[in-house]
Amino acid sequence: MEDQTKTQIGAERFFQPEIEKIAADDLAKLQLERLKQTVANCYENIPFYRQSMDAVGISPADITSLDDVRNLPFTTKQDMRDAYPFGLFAIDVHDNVQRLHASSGTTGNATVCGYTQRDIDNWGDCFARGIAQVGGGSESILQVAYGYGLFTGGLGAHEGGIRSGATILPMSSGNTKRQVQMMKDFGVDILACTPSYALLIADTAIEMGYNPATDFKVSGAILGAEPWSENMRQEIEAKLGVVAVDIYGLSEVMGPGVSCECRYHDGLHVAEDHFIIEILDPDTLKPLPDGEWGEVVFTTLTKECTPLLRYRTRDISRIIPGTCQCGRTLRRMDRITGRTDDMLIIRGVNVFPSQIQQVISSFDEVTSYYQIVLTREGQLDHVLLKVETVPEFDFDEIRKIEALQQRIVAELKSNLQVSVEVKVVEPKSIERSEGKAKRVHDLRAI
Ligand code: DLL
Repeated sequence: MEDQTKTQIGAERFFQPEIEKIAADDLAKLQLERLKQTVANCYENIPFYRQSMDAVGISPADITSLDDVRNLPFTTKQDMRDAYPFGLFAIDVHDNVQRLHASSGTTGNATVCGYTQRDIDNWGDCFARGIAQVGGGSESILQVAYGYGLFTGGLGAHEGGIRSGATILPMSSGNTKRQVQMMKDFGVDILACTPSYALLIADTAIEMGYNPATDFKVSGAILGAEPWSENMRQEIEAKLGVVAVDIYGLSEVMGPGVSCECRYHDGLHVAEDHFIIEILDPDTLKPLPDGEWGEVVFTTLTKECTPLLRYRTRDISRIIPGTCQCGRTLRRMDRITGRTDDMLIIRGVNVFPSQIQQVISSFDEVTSYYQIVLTREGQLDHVLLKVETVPEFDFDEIRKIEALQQRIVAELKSNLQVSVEVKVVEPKSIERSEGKAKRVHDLRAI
């Protein structure tokens, strides 16, 4: 029988109640003051912003109300790539920059962000709100099973643990049986990792003969970095005996903690003291009213090293109108339903079809026609990659086909860290297109 005491909802916990329950007027005042500082910082210290603001004829003095954010120029991922490595830093990398993070280089350069100590502390505060949102705090043992490194998941959760005063178990990802054993032996109460990894940890624990819902102390999970469904949440909650909340963020804007659900599971509270969120029509770039789905755009309000004006995330969400039962006044965004570009997120790993294409192109036996079919097996994503052989390839020899398939699988795994099923198909069997080719067939229903 499931241990009811673990997941029973007690009194709501806050990490920074003065901010999380701030009155709308006070928040607007705080945001405006910080917006002015941020715009001045960008204009004075980052030539890219001085040029782009001059080009649209706006100066820091023109920011007199929050609505003026709409007159600021946008920033795109490409702008960040073009500025590689430190072109968007407001301070010299040799000065107060404590740490660098970078997101995966795909077709171009990686995007690089710097963090001052204050940037890191603010980030930790944002994640620590998530820890409180699942009932954790200074008495908690926090198992961080997001990857540590340039990816912001591991160290972002780690900073959250530091700010909330928790005891941190810095596992990083992988070594799943050991994760399970330590979770049990150390009495971990809060788990932070991707949702697909949380499910694997739960299934591994069950295979090892445990029932984590009753045998383990774990009671809260802070899961994000990839889209996940309500079904998956329910499965994780039941198997681990936890309250599982969704945390969102992106390396360019900060990392995990830009927004995070509370345990009422009705949207992700945006850290509006650190970010202004806009939802825009991705085609016209005009603002959409609350409740309507569009592209999420963020302006940072406190970042010292890599402030960003109107960063276009390409993620699709909406503002949930109304107030939340938890008492937080910070507005909520909905789960991310997709992206305006073609980036795939396969079990937490970001992959572009172009990267897959690049790997295939190193094999002489196959053509450049390929198809990616995404389906869902249970709660996990399954990727089938169909590649076509060149006409010279001896398609009648089954052993040769199997060997080729295995080599492509291994190459994809070592280059992109994704597990993909590969099916080699006969010449001309993949659909040709006269317009834009549809390479990705997403049959998942999220
Ligand atoms: O994934 C930061 C992060 C780490 C968030 C740990 C949450 C937990 P990136 O690797 O730069 O950063 O990938 C950012 O991942 O634009 C979304 O498309 C997607 N993403 C992140 N969180 C969620 C989520 C980290 N909760 C990109 N739901 C973003 C859906 C998410 N998609």
